[in-house]
Amino acid sequence: MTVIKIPKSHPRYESLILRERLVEGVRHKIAVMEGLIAHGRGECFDYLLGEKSIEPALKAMEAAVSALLLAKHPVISVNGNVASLVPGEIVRLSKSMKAKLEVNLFHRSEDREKAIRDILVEHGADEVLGVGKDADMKIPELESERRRVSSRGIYIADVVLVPLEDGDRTEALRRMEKTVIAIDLNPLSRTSKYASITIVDNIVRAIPKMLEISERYESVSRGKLEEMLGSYDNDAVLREVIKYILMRLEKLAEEGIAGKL
Ligand code: PTJ
Repeated sequence: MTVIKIPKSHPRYESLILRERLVEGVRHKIAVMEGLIAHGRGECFDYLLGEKSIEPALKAMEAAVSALLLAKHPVISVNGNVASLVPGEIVRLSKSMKAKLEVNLFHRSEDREKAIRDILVEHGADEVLGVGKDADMKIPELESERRRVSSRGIYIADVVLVPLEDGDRTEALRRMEKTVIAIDLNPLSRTSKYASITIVDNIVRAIPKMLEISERYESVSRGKLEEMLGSYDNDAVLREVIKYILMRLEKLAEEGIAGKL
């Protein structure tokens, strides 16, 4: 998908490639301009984490995989940023979790719904919900376009994965007594605070790691998964993330960060 050539030797190669994927996403009407702003915000928090998956995020991922595997109707919600950054990985995760994929957009338009469905299908999705008339139900007490959901998907889901969300829907889905799993680099966002399980990590690292965990959990019994999920404490995990950032910054402040040539 990338159009400009970024030299592999560039010290920020990975990060620049992600930007290009999003810009391409905007060009193909998959992502919106606002998605670029959201990505920049994410990049900032990723610097604070040291651009790696930290222990509390891994703990949250394990709980998330357990919840998805135990769910009756698991659904993965896909927006423009998700479809631009990890189209293949999100399809693979949906297959390994037996979860449905549903397009759900804040800046909803029929063109974008179809463009996102098409890219998911291109990457192997058998079915994509939430496109056009399929978004036939509304989430109560929600004003944004995100309220439109499928009666075969998010509306009846017991567990919903909402990567890169924008807050109010997470609360509305929790009010509907659903388990909400968020992937959000900002541990202070409303989504992070109100989700049942918050994975504070970059989606490009989190989804492949969740796939690895799901392979490991193939032979784990339902009872064990229930036990792991039952002992999960999201507030404790969020506090651990904040402590990690604090300690990391303190260490950097002590040791200094000026580059040495
Ligand atoms: O495609 P649409 O129309 O549904 O719109 C999607 C966006 C992302 C524009 C919309 O949901 C939005 O405005 O989101 P927010 O409110 O900016 O929230 C996005 C959250 O995701 C922020 O807390 C970011 O820090 C976080 N974020 C950004 N990039 C990543 C990320 N989290 C994980 N991985 C990332 N790569």
